[in-house]
Amino acid sequence: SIGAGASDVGLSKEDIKKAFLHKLFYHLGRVPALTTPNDLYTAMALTIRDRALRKFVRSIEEFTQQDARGVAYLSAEYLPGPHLGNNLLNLHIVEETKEALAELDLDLDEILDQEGEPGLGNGGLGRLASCFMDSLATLGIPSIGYGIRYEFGIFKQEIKEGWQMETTDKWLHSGNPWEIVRPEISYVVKFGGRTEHRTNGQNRYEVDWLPDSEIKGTAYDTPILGYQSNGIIMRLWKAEAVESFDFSVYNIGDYYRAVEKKLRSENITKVLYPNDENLSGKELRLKQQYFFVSCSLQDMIRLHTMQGRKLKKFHEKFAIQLNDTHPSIAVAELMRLLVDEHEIEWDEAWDITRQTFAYTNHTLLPEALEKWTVSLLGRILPRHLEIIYEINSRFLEELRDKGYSGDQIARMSLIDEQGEPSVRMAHLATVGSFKVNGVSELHSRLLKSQVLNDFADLWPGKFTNVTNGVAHRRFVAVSNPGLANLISEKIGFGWLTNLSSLSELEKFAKDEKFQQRWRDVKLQNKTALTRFIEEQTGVKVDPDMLFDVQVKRIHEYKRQHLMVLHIIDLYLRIKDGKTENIAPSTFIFAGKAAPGYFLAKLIIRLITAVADLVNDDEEVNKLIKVVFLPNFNVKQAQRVYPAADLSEQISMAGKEASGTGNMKFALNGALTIGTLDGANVEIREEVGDENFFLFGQTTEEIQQTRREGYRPYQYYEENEKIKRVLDFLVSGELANGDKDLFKPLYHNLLQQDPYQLLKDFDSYCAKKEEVFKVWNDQEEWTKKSILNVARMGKFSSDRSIQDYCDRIWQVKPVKIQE
Ligand code: 26Q
Repeated sequence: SIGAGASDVGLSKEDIKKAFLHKLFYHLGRVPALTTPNDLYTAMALTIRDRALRKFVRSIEEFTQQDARGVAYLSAEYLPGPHLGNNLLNLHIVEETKEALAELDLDLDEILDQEGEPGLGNGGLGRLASCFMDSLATLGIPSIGYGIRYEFGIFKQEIKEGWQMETTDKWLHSGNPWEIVRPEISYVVKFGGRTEHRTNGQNRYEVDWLPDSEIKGTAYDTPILGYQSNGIIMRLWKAEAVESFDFSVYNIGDYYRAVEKKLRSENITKVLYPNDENLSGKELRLKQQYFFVSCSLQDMIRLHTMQGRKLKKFHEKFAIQLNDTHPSIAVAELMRLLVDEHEIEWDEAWDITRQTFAYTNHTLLPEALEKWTVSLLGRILPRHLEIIYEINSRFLEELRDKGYSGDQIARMSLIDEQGEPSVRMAHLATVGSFKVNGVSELHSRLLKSQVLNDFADLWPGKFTNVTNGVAHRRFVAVSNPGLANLISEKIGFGWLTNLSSLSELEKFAKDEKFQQRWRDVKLQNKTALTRFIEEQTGVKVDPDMLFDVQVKRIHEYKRQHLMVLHIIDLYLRIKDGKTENIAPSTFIFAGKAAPGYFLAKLIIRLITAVADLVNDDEEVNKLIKVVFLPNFNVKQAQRVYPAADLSEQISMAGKEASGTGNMKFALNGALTIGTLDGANVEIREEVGDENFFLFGQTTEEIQQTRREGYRPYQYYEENEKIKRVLDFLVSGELANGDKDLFKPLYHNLLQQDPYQLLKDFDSYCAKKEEVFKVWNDQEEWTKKSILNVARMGKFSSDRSIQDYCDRIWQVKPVKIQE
């Protein structure tokens, strides 16, 4: 072992206090009396980072010594959330840190509150990647997460006059104490130009890629701690100009051109594309994807060969997981590196490649399946296009040999020839991988029967399911300490590393004293959220009301507007004086809309319009309130889940691949109202159908409805309630008399209703009646809540990662003896 010993990074109260003061003084040049809140936070973060780094360095030593097989997780997005609280839990020093700070008259909670977060992702997929980092570290899996260090993450959302406004997320503006730049770990990535083909002296066919630009990627490492165990790193690449473009090599006259070039290079990692589930086909996005993939593969090859290993054994040392198709150009890039740069023959390179990659699909939505036009791909990555064509021609040849029809071959081709020719990235990823998985049982089944049906028939053994999970330490232990303490008091701490042991709570489900404490914790969390809501929106809500919550990206398929239609129905009922059976409720929404997604933005406008109407009406606001919390992110999520009574998971069946918010809510004791979509199906299976508010059509029924010809207008005509609610949208009673504002939504629902809201409306409303009834019986509600938590053990990302290890990666943990 080199350098620092454990003694430099002690974990006692005294050690932490000393290190903290040291950081404050020598790193920030401050004395305690003259500090800003950000100084205090930074000093504490640096103190903890040292301790995290030690874990990480020990892990690397052990991984190397044991020459262990490892995993590289490739993801264009990560949403780690605030690091400090999570790291304190993982190091088991929450109390010590609190006390150390208290002795300096400082408050840990205030310091925790200072931390912003890296918004390097859109939503579910990015957050899943970060949950996986947490579990990989905890389980001690030799692993690394590769990604992009966007300078601007997902935009910050503000609400102005009811509309979403976007501002840039300057997450680096007061520094990032968690990362370490590694100037010595950098690679050159080429773009554009052309290729030259020739046969060399030894009769080997060779290809040269003569790019027209080069960009350097530099590694920025963030240590990710596991719970009382190892650490791994998340390695993010930042784009910079290569040295050869430095102004020093240019004459004076070219100085500005050189600087310009540098600026243009840095563009690549400037900003995250804020579209989820909808691709934009933009050149810069393709460059981002290739940039981080190329840096990551070069880095892995360096790590592999550095230890004297043969490149031909690459797949024995590494499994590479593709987080959706975003990094799937890696299939062509690894081929290029092996064949062109390391002179391995095509067939052998292809074997290596296909034994290296595994691909996770996260969506069935046709508009979200990535395609790049042949013309764009050929312009930016000319060599990769050739390689893709070569892979394709060999693959299609195989199909022909097997007797596939022309139609089938056209469907399975990596190139979509209908319209402008384009590369189907899901096909490239599928052909280039040894395993393909969906993210819930239902989604994996639909993946095999719909989007990748032909491939599943060809290679049935390649397809599998790994149901998502969440980092329960972050989303329960850190963010809901009240509940965590209550649980630990009853069943011990085992649940922190083995979530299934939550089942030991079952026996307390009917215990009245326990129920009361369970409710006390929830009320406390709701009171805290109430304060936050007032700060953020000015709306006063009552923590005794039922908190009915839908937080997630805004999308038509997720059907936030279905919840709104029901709220309008309640409003009209209250105005009619028919208030019986309505449990006093606060409806809470949060979520970002893609900036170019008009209907999603209009849904936000609708929510704020209904909120204004309801909250200002004395007759109504005693019974219901509506809140839209701006700028939903991980930090805010950690305040919201612990305070929810009811979790809305109401997407049209067959559209939500898994959902992970559904798991976070249920683990915090919320009951779910939901459709048979994504992981809801499995949650219901686990918690029991009597503890889950199910409504709506199944996937099969929806297809049936569509086959029979769905006519939403019929529902409008035949259903009094639907007519009244929809007409209300365009009545002018919302948004100060503006009758036109919501017409696009109104027409969308009446003419197409692509997500069949109207068809599910009655069953949703009926289920809400049942929710109100159960809510009025608090003992019954609490029992269900306890049983929900007790039976959610399956949904830890520890279990997901264990599944990936056993069934896909074939990797084993490396445990570290300190
Ligand atoms: C693609 C190309 C160009 C620009 C952007 C994108 C892009 C970016 C992000 C496409 C999709 C995403 C994000 C998708 C996502 O978050 N999917 C969600 O993944 C979760 C984790 O598996 C699931 O739980 C959700 O059901 C799924 O919607």
